[in-house]
Amino acid sequence: MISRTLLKSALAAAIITGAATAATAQQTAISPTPQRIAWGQKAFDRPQHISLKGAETADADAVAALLSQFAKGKGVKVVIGERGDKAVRAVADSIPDHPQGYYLRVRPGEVIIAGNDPTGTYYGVQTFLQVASQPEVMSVDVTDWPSTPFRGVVEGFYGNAWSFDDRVDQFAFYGSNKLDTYIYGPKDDPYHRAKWRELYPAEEAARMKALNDEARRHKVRFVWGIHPAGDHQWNDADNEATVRKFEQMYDLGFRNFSIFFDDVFGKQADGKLHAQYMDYVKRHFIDRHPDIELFIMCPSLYNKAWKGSFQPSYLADISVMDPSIKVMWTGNSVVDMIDVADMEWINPQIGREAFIWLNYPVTDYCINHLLMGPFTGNEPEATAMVSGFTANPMEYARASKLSLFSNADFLWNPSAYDPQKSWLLATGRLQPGRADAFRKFCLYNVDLGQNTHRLRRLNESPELKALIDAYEHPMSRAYLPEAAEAFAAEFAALGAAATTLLEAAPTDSMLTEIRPWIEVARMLGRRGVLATEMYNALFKADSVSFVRHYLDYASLTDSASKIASRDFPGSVKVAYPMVGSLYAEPLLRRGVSIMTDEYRHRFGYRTDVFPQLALENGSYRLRHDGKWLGNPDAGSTGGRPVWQTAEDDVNPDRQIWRVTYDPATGRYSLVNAKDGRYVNERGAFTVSDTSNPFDAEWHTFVIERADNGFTLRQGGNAGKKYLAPDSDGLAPAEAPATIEFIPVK
Ligand code: 14T
Repeated sequence: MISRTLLKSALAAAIITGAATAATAQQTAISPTPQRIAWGQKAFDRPQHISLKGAETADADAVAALLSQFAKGKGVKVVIGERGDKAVRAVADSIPDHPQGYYLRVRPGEVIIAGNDPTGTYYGVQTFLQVASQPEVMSVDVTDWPSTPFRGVVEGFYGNAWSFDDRVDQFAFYGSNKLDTYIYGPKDDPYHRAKWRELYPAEEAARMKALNDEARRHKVRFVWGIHPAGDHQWNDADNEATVRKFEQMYDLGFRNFSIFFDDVFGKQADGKLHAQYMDYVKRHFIDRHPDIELFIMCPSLYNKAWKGSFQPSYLADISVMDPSIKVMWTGNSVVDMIDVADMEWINPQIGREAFIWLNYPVTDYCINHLLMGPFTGNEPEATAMVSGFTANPMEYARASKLSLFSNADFLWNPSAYDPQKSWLLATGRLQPGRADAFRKFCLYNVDLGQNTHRLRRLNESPELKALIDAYEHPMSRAYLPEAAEAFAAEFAALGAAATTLLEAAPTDSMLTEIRPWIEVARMLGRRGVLATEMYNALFKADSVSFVRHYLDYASLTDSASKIASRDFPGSVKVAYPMVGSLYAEPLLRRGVSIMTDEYRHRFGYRTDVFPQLALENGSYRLRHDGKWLGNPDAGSTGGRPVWQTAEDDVNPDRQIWRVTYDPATGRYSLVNAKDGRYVNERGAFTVSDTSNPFDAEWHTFVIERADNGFTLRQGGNAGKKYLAPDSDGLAPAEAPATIEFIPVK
């Protein structure tokens, strides 16, 4: 007979060794990563039924969450309760003394879930549900609490607001991932911003109430926000209108409030008035309801980069507000990841720890992209210096979960956060059964493209990037069938992944939501395969098959460009999905352009097949008014091309310009043959294509044929002005002017 104590110590030893060995199949990854976890051996098979002890005194939402997964009956015994409850008295010393903390113990025959407070108990249940998601449930000891207060989401984007169903679905997701805060501020809800003074009509009010009730079930604080800053008159009438609106929300059950002053300027962005107004609402509303928890402000000056554009005293002016009011902050700029330096800068100025509004994964400024890459860039140590941390998501609620999952993981236990591991887990949890297909798709939806906020994510499609680095250049010099095969395999894998997701889409709300991107991804995969077929055909001198593949490629490219998202009547914004925009798309555009050039050299121009360029790719001398455009300071930085009377016969390359059409944008670049520098939108030199990914927008031009030459015009975000000759060189101008392009043999 083995004694009970012996058994106990054997189990303790097993737990310790279990913790040290690599995870077995049964040890589920828990997310967010617990502060302390020690695994043991198998405890029991996943039960159908559980018998509950302490349910009468334990948090009701925690009990309900448990019973949503297991029926009550004869089975594994689950003891549940909060600190102070009789049921969990035996483990009182093991409960961590932290807000929202819990202790979870799983042993053969018995589970104990003991919260430090009701939310702690609820979070203990969430961890248990993950532990018990396996056929064989393992013994485990978890001592856990969040490192960061007020973790969650601020629905603060411009565009189509989330639907009722989206939000209900989000709250359940926040509950399982231990996110406890949701700030309501959709710019396009009329009762939030445009008609902020008006009370919600009965029907809308009932829906808001239902949402708040739903949030509470999942221990999510629904912070109801108002955006009065556009036309607040800073008088009593508008102060009272605010309180009246807040009272309506209070009566509906809301206990957390926020006032937004973002994206207003001039006289509306007055720090003193904002502070007085906040204090008024604090005194006349918040203080009258002791059960209100959060009162938050989003200031007009909400990031450091904007400091110079507001009253110099703005931050000092709001710093005198009641110290309990939280102040939001987006960091160094509008779209920025948060680090210690950001917090060290802002906290002293506002006399409190800033409440972070992270503008990621929001895409309202780059609507054609989805942000499905790993959640990276925030410094773990910065989380100790914030009073809260909320992320502004995409208008695509379900797809935003990928980033929010990792955000939750990061905030709960920042020092243990591993972006790659978290991303792998998130993708698996969101698309179980087709995780690999989903991952392949996500990896082609990472970068944001050129955007005003200049955030880039260059870790897109790493498998393809590796092939580009290894093969693209060698392929342009010699035929490399093995390289073609490798590219074809990668593109085929993308296509197959997209097909798998499309098949699953009808019964999956997230895949349905982002279906247009998946379709574009499928076409991208197919186009990649066709491009490699063209490559093979070219080198086998099989002109017939080249043209056939080219025509398929061109028609797919055309179809893909027409796929739209949110193109329903009344949509605030319609998007045209871009997938693989960082590496895949440019690779195909470059490759197909080079190959069709090559084809035309070898087999003839085929104007019936290939589109005609205004100007053929090649080297040219540019002439205007009898003068030649030259690069006298070749090799230096800065400066600009200038018109020169004499032909440069010492360094002819200084007057030679390489013209290249970029089929991705429909624009041309103009590069000096001597030093490879680009002409930019102001008619000056830019160093290179790659020095700053944002540059490409500014140094490509629309070139059109005119009488006796061509005109040059800015494109994309650079504007629409012409680049016309002036006395020195080229300069932006309203009117077109003709330049001769003389081909160099
Ligand atoms: F209040 C803020 F903290 C904030 O970030 N406001 C908006 C936000 O609603 C939006 O989703 C986000 C990303 O586009 O950026 C802020 O909106 C801007 C930022 C600008 F730089 C609106 C116009 C701008 F010029």
